[in-house]
Amino acid sequence: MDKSHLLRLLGSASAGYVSGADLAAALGVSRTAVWKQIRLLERDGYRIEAVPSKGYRLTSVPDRIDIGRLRTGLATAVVGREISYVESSVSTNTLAMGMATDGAPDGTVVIAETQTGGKGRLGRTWASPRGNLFLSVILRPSLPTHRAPIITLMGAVAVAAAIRTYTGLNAGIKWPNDILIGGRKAGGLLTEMSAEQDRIRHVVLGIGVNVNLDRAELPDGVAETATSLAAEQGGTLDRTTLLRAVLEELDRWYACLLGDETAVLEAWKALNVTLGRAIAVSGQDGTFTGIATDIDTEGRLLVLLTDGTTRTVAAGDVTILKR
Ligand code: BT5
Repeated sequence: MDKSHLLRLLGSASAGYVSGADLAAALGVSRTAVWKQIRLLERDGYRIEAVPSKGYRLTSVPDRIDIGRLRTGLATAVVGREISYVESSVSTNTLAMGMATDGAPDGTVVIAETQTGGKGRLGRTWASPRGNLFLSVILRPSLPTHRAPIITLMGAVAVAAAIRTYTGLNAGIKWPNDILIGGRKAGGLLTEMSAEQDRIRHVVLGIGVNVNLDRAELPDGVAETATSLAAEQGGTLDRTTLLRAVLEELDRWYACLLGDETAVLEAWKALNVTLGRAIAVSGQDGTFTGIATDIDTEGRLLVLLTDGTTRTVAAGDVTILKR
């Protein structure tokens, strides 16, 4: 049965309700087949009221990313040359890693409306309700493995820049992978890599941005530290346009990374909210405090300790301490 035909029938019903029998007759299928299709539409985010004596009524349509519109006028050379769009994924990063292993080209983008097992770093979860952005980009840069962290910095620059251009909001980057607005987390990046000897085979750059998120949809303990673009700006944002801006910024900064990566580091410094601040760093070997002074060419954070020495941090969680 054609889903779009059923949707047209439901959408054009002026009285609101259409009986299952009428739908079955119009579509030339059984009432059970209609019911099954209705369930599938609901799974896709359509809200359909079913009243036994009246029939079905379409009450709301999902806010979808419009891939056709995204592709039209997408001004990129590499990122988004191939776009794969799924309704739901366990994790777009996991999906993209599989596609990369199977040979998907540089710049392939994987987008999902929702994730059932969205991943953060170190086994943490990324809450992924509908209405937000979840994407992963497969990149095949010719870089030695130890330079991989700079890809996360590049991604953060692109996302912060896209949010700024699209909304005018003051999006900043907290080392290494958080996108913050007004001190709260509006997005995060997760880079996963496959390497051979000391060269990168491929990298998957995963990006989550809270766009039209209602903080009440987040688990306890996360809602307090999170925000969304809609919460900061008011109204509902057009995710397709924002996504296009993200892909265009990624394309631009990826090209920059392959050419003159000092420009990426400079852009990161201009957008970051970590340097110059008193911070606490927690990592594998406990927590320590200091002043974040700089990042090095490998994307590692330099932290000045009270004894005057500098510690170089390759991985960890940073908390900005209030003055
Ligand atoms: C991150 O990890 O911030 C990386 C997030 C990457 C998500 C994208 S979505 C597309 C792609 N596919 C995936 O499966 N992942 C990527 P981390 O720094 O470890 O932060 C995780 C922590 O952020 C959690 O432990 C929560 O405290 C918090 N958190 C979870 N969901 C959140 C949300 N939607 N908004 C703000 N904070 C959240």
